[in-house]
Amino acid sequence: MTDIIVAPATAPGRAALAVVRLSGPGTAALVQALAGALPLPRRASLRRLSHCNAALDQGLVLWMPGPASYTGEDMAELQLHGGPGVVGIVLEAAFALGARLAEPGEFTRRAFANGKLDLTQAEAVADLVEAETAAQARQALDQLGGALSRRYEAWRATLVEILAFLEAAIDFPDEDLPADVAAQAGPAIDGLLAQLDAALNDAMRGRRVREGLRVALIGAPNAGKSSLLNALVGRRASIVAAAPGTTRDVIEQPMVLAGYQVLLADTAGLRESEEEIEAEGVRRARAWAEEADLRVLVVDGSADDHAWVEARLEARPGDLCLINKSDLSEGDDARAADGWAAIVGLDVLRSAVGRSGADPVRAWLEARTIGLMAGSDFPSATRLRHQERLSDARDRLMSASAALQVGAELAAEDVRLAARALERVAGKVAADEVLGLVFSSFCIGK
Ligand SMILES: Nc1nc2c(ncn2[C@@H]2O[C@H](COP(=O)(O)OP(=O)(O)O)[C@@H](O)[C@H]2O)c(=O)[nH]1
Ligand SMILES: [Mg+2]
Repeated sequence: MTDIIVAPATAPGRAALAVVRLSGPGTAALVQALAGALPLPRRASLRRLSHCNAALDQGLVLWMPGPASYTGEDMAELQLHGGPGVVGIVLEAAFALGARLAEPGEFTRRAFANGKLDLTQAEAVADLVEAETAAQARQALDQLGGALSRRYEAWRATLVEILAFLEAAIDFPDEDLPADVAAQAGPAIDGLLAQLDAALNDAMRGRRVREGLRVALIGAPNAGKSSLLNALVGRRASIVAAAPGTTRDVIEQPMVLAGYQVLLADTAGLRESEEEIEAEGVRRARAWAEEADLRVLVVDGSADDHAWVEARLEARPGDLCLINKSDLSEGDDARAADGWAAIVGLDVLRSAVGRSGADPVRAWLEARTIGLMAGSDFPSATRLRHQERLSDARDRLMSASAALQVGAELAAEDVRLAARALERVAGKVAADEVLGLVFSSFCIGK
């Protein structure tokens, strides 16, 4: 990599400061051309920047020679005045002096290529930049510190030990009966399998923190789903009307609950419909509800037309059954829904969200969110990519456990593949395709 890359590291627009970063061999000469003699390494130095005898700006210059820099290459950071004009002319000067604009994530990609970060840490950099809540930021920071890589490395080290044992059995077949190999490697494999199973069960937690918990509001038309969404987010995001079938599209609203990112979705009322647009809305509602982490089944407690029974098919144990319109006299549906929810394992709340707001529902959602998101350990996956490799490793290990009965050689191959699946998470040697996926989500300048 011989190019000098340059990019603003701060968001465009007017601000007190803008930071422009440079990386690559040749950065020293470029900085000297712009700002005179190089400042001492890693010491801020106030300089006048100029190019072709034209003044560009006055600001702090930081010189960070490689390999002790973020990318591992020679780097510089220019702290400029934050207007787009200043940033523009400084970039133009850098281009004229041989730099080119960095691609999204290219600084971090160079850091990865130079062994400064592994793949999970590079992902954490992107997550930190994207983090909206404190919980997201905390998780990303732990991941940047290596929390995720360390866990996978520990599992991999166990696999390597098992492999060494199996290979010894292969190399010295006379001294080891297959039964002995099975007796000794078996418990080690099973112990690790139990750990990977637990990790897989817990894998959704990290992804939920990073991506946001998905909560679907479902129910029959006119039950009060849109009223509930509006009460929860504190504004009229969704149309509330007495006419059934008003909401057709899925209306998604991000919000923060108990410090965690949550995506709420108001959906079309679930009923059979001949009308094409409404029927499509119902399909989308079901699909969203199916994928969601939690559902709130809203029932019109004043009704006795059994309209709610269609929607209850989407509900699952652990969801909430909200019996709404408790300001009106109770109909048969309220009692029926209450009895059904108790049997299926849904919590029940009675409320009038259209009249007295959604505080009880909010409190329920907060408690459930904390239950699903909080945990004392770092989660074993924060992206689908990690979860998939974990699942690969588990499958390989299951197969190794079975193969032990047949012979050490077969089992050893499975253990090797399991180790490789785990290695791919930290990805010190990652395929270009994976790298492309990871780094394409970055912003320029990171
Ligand atoms: N009496 C009463 N009416 C409500 C309550 N919540 C919603 N409504 C009314 O029920 C109708 C349907 O509400 P809406 O939120 O659009 O229901 P959706 O079809 O499930 O989205 C509207 O006329 C609301 O004003 C409530 O708690 N009590
Ligand atoms: Mg609605």
